[in-house]
Amino acid sequence: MYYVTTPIYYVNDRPHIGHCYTTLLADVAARFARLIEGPEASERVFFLTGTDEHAEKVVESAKEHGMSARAWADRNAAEFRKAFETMGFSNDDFVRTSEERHKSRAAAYIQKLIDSGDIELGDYEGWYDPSQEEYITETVAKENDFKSPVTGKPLEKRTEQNYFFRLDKYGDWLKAQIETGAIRVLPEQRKNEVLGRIRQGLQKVPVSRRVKEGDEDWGILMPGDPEHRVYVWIEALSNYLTTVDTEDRRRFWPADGDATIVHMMAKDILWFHAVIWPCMLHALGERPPSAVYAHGYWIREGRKMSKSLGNFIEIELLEAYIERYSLDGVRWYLATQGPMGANDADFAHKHFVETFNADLANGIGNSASRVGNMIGKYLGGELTRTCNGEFGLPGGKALGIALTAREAAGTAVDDPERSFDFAASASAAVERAQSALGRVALHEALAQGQALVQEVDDFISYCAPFTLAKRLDEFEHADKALATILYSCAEALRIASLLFFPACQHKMSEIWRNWNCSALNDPDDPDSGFKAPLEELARWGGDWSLRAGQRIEKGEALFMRADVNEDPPVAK
Ligand code: ME8
Repeated sequence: MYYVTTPIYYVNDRPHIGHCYTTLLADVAARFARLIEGPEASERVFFLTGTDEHAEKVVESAKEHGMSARAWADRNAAEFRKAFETMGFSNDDFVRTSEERHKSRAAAYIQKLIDSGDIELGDYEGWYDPSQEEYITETVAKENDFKSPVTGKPLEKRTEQNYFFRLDKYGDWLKAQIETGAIRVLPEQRKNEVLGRIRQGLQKVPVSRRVKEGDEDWGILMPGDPEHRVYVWIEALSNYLTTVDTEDRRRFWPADGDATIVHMMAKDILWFHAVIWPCMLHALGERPPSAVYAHGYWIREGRKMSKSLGNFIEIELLEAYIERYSLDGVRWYLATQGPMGANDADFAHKHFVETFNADLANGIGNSASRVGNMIGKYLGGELTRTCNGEFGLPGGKALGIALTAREAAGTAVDDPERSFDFAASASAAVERAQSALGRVALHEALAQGQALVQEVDDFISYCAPFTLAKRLDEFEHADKALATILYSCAEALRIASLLFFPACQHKMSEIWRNWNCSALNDPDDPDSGFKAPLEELARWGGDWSLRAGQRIEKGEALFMRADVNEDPPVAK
């Protein structure tokens, strides 16, 4: 089982690049996992995103807009759904914390923690960050001059009678879980930060707020105490479990056994996910997540994005990029150039265009159209041979004949001994992509398809099929050699396209339609399932390989080369 989640986003805000980015990463992970599983995917992979609705700042921004919290949340949750459709996300569910299915189960978890003594009543005084809706420690408050470390807004000293979660009981357990890798905190640098803070000791955390007049019906009341409301963070975290805590989905969060549970987010909310949530789960008698992945931040043209600078990349700007460069182009740029590691990443237009051209237009796009063109021109659009039997590569006869043709044309290569072994490269690429997914290293997984494309390009330059094509009459079996070489190129690109698919589902489906590949149930619907697991689909010379007699249509250019000098798109 593979279960991947994103943060659930506050509905006081409109969707922007940050929300789209984390959800894209989860989408790429889910699509990889489904590809690996094949026909069993819908049974074995689950991808969840959604919205976090009971925050005080949602109530406040609703008031500012003269709307009820419910109406405001409805409206913005719909914006998130729409944005995620625009981005081509394949989430299996979209949870809203205002839904009854979430509220009732979250309340039941709280009740259970009260019963077990893990939640208790007490007094609390501390520094509260209203802009982030969280208390922060005295040390952090001091370090930041009593301003929010995230937004820079002033902190408030608050005293409250509160319910507390006994986080302090679980420090040793948690430390051992993280140190042994039972819970992987990723990337590595984040793990050290988290462990460092855990070693300083864990304190009880407040998990309730006093109900204010007028907001009684927004949020979840503390079971048995209608004067208190469950602190929004505590119920929000539980969405990951409430949504799958049903008979038909419980397999994604089993007591133990085979399930990889991955939480994706940015570094701002790592503490909640790597510390508070695993301890809550442990106190509830549930297993903790397998991995908590906290990426960095997108910044824009070298500057932090903020409300006050008004420079957020909102969904409308992404739409303008999609319109000009295609959805897959935008997905590829974000997924491969984003702040996947510990560092922030800059969304800079020039960099976008460079990446788009290098990886897509001049990369897989060009390679696929070159190979398609040659098959059209030299083989009448039909693969006439495979590379089995007499003409096996590497170092096979076909390559030898091509090199002889180059020699005759006076363009001989320097290293005639160089060998190409696509079968081996393809299976290594697939293996590396699978292992990268296991480490949540999605950019590394995506790089594997690119490496194969590069190898095809190198191979074409090396054996120069266009030269051979001009000298078919001069050498025995030259026509067969040409067909074999082109077959190898196409087959390697077919396998590369599988590895591009999790980020570029539409364009890869387009290749498969043009090339008459049938690995998808429905090539017109990139969300339809695969007919076999990746390992079989990607096997060189396997059941899903290109065959002799298969028609290869050239199709249109997958990615139009972008003009570096054109002005950046603007949001409508
Ligand atoms: O924190 N770069 O919701 P939120 C990259 N409701 N990612 C960014 C980003 C940026 N500049 N800005 C935001 C909450 N994000 C809580 C979560 S979960 C139980 C509750 C992304 O709407 C990133 O994923 O403030 C970050 O963690 C998240 O949006 C915060 O979303």
